[in-house]
Amino acid sequence: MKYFNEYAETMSRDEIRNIQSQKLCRLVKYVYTNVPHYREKMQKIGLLPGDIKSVDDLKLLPFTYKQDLRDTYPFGMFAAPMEQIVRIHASSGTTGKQTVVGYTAHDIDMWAECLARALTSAGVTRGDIVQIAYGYGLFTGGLGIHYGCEKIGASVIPISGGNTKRQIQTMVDFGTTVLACTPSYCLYIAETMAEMGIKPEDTKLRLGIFGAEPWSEQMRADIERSLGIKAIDIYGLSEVMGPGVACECEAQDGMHIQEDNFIAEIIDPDTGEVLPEGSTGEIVFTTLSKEGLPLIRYCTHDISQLVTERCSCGRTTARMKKVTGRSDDMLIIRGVNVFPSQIEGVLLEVAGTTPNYQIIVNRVDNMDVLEVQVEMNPSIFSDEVKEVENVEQKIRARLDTVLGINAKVRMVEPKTLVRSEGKVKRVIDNRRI
Ligand code: DLL
Repeated sequence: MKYFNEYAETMSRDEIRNIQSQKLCRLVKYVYTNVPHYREKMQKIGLLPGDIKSVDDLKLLPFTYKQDLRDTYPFGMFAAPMEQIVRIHASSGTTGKQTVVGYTAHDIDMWAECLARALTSAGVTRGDIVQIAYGYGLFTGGLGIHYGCEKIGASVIPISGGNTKRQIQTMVDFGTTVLACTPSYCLYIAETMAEMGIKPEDTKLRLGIFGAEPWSEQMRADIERSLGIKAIDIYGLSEVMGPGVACECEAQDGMHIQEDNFIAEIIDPDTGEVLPEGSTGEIVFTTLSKEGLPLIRYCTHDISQLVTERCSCGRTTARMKKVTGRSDDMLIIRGVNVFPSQIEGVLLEVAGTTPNYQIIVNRVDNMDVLEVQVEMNPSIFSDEVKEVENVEQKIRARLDTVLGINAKVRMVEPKTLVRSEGKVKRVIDNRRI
């Protein structure tokens, strides 16, 4: 099947614009009525829902940031009553609190529809066996892709992440044809396969759906070569929906955005100015169909580009280019979003440390390794080694709880980390992605 929803995927640009305008007007009324946060923000700048008449007026609306979700934690920006919320997901926030997302039954259907379209465009069919090695749980990766595959009618193996040898055994025994996971995990799987003496020909794998972290064309070439598969890029973020906000088709030339459900803009991250088509800048999304947590002009901090010319696959929807970076300091380590401020928060909690620390990220055997070096304070320095190890252990355990990933922690002698005369460089990211 070429399209999952031919009409929605091949509308003329005028039709897309009309649908977006209609839905935007409805959305603004909806959030003004149901979300005090939006109402207050609009009232502050003297904007009434009736002032928004088409997509041209989008620029009048204020931006929404992760901080807004944090200020209204956990459910303050939900527009539907809790009786209508059927699912809750969450992702990490800049400090402490997570960002919480709620879905109504209609939102879950829309998400599945977006993914069914996206996966079909990538070449997934009902004949496929899809092994989903994204995490299931509060992270949107696993369940998001799961519902999309089921909607297409493909057979899903909801194996979730980890236990790499079992992943490979399952792939061989069950005849998996499509693998969905982060691109770095896929490379790790490929490497482990080679170690186990299993060749790509011993599997039926032909396609991979990779996302949740930045990856380069070089990494795509490595994956495609080492596993003999086609590697497709899929993008999304929990706040806006989860995976499937945009996804490459078989042409692998930009990720199609489901524009009847989302409006994308590219802005200058410093000034907020909307940039003309083709410019590189921060991508901003407005959700047009969501009921649970509708978002107006949500700033993603992801750097990309937009093009609207018709794709060689026949789809007319706008495409976003591969994400090339972030406009903030968020790191993605083994698929988990990590803000340096979260690490700093943990260090400040634990006695025996100083505020001098450094975060080092390496990629060893295709796996991200996070190391935190922190200067001990002089009182600990003169104590026994055991005491120092105790503090390291405490920090490690706390980081594990707060970030959900394990880190190497190394206490170093006072005054050994490089001091800076200007802005301190806390993060050294040695990964060549
Ligand atoms: O990572 C959703 C997802 C799951 C997407 C599975 C694709 C596949 P969050 O945990 O909220 O949601 O993280 C969102 O991850 O703002 C980007 O910085 C980054 N990201 C997601 N997909 C890509 C991609 C999921 N294809 C954050 N390329 C986003 C580059 C990506 N970065």
